[in-house]
Parts: sequence; C-alpha cells; structure tokens
Amino acid sequence: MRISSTSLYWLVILGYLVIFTGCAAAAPSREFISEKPTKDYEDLVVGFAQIGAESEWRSANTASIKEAADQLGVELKFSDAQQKQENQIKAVRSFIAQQVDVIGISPVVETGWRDVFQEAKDAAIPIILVDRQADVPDNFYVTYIGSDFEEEGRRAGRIMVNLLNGQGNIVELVGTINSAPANGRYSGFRQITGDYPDMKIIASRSGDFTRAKGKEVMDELLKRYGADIDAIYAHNDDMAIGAIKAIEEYGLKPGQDIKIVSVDAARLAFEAMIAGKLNATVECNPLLGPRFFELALKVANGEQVPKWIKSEETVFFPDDAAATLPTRKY
Ligand code: GYE
Repeated sequence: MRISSTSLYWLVILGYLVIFTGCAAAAPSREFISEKPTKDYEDLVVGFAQIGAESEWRSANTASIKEAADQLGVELKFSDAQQKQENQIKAVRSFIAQQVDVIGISPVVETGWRDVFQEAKDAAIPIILVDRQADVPDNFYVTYIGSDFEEEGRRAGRIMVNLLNGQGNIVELVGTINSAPANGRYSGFRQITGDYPDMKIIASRSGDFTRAKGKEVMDELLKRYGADIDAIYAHNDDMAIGAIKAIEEYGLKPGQDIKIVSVDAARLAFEAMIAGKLNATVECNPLLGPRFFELALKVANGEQVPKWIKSEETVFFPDDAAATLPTRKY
C-alpha cells in the first residue's frame, strides 16, 4: 500500500501530539520537581530529647522550649529521659520512626551517641545539639546552641583567685560525670588556678548537678576536712545550695567561713547572695527555646547555619544581687 506524502506528514504530526500530550499529563510540572515548599513554624514537627529535671536551670530550659513551641505554633514532641542516656537514645529512635523534621537533644553525657546519630543521619533528619555537646564528628549534627563551659570554668577560677587571695583549700562539686558542662567547668577552672601553687583542690566529687547530692557529698567532705575547707567551687547553683545547708548544719557560716562560687545564676543563687551565703555565680543561660526553633526552621528549609551559636553570659556578685534579682527570668 502506498501512503501519500501528505498523509505521512499528518501521521507524523499526530504521533508527536499523542506522545507529547501524554507525557505532559503524566509528568508533574517542572516547578514542582525543582522546588520543595518552604516550611513555616506551623508546618514544623520537632522532637526534643531532654535530660530530665535535675536542676532549676533544667526546669527553666524545659519551660523555655515548651513556651517557644507554643507561641510559634510548632508541633513539639517532648521527651524527659529522667537523667538516663538509654532513655534519650530511645527518644531519638522514636522521633526517627515518627519522621519528625528536626531533632533537638541535650546529651546527658558526651560519649555514646555515634550509632543513634548515624541512624538519624541515615533517615536524613538533622540533629541540633541544645545546651550540651556530644563527642561526635562535626557532620553528625547541624549546630550546637549553648554555652562555652570552659570559659565558665575560667571565670569561676578568676573569681576564686580573688576571693582566696591566691591561697587556700578548695573542694569542688562536679556536675554529672562525663557531661560537657562538668568537663568544661573542670578544666577551665584548672587553667586559672593551676598558676597558683598555694591554691589546692583537696577534693573533687560529683554531686550530679542536684541539690540533694550536693548536700550529701558536702556532708561527707565536712566530716573529713572540716574547717580546713576554705572554699567550694560548685558546678551549679543547686549543688551550692545543698552545700550551704550542709555547712550550716555543720556549724560554719557559708559565704564567710567557707567561700562559695557556683555556676548558672539562677534566682536561687541571687537569693543566697542576698543572704550573704554565696560569694558569686557565673551565668549560664537556659533560655534557649526561641533560638532553637528559629534554627530548626532554617535547617528544615535547607538553610546553612553556623556550627556553634554561643550564649552571651556574665558573672554576678552579692553587691548587685538585690538590684538584679527582679530582672532575672529564671
Ligand atoms: O549548669 C546545670 C544543669 O547543661 C548547662 O545542666 C547545663 C547544666 C547546668 O543541670 O544546672
């Protein structure tokens, strides 16, 4: 059969039309392929693996995160690990299973995170470290929001040098063993006091960042060293408050017979300074909620963020405590 050239021409055109319109109908538009929709706070689902409620600082931190989520309209899945790493690991796994957009975590200790962080990485869920660092390579988390713990330790060290005129016996109430703030505050303090051979750290014991443990450890240290103790360096205010109680029960005057420097600058520290029982507190800011969600949104939208968002902090002394207390938010 012969096909005329005109018919062939129309056949080819028809063929093109069929193929082209078919493809166009089946394929999504180009715009849809190349651009992911930008998320807003209301679209954001965030998992937060909190440590627990060991201190005033922690309670303020939890409140800040929950309030910020509420105000911004973010869907927050919040888990309290009751100070146990295994619970935090479980929480992260459950956030991965629920396919949240971003995971925030305050790692109770520095080590032991690689496997579970790798699982989040495999699921393409970014991790933001909030408040405490983890000992993992840089590419296991997008950013760290929090303090410079070594600098806090150095600040406490400088204050202690002044209080003791470079000479005296110090006992140290360490935070949770192997936690980032305990490690940083421990080494920062020594970077300063190490230059003063007459300042001796005669004991260094963990009070796990709690008031009860701070009191318990201090009871024991007072039994052992009694009035030989010139000063206490407490890694947080709660342990300092526990120690103050122990000193009073022992019959000495906290803030006078035994000088005390602690970290956090929570309201209870201001009250103790006003009462003359605490000599200084080094600030550590727990109000990280708004910053955390701001970064979580950026990260969820694929924006670049700095690797460390450092908190700005200062130190406080009894002289201004009464005037400053009303301005303190935690
Ligand atoms: O100093 C302490 C809390 O990780 C910086 O944890 C935080 C510390 C804070 O229990 O009070």
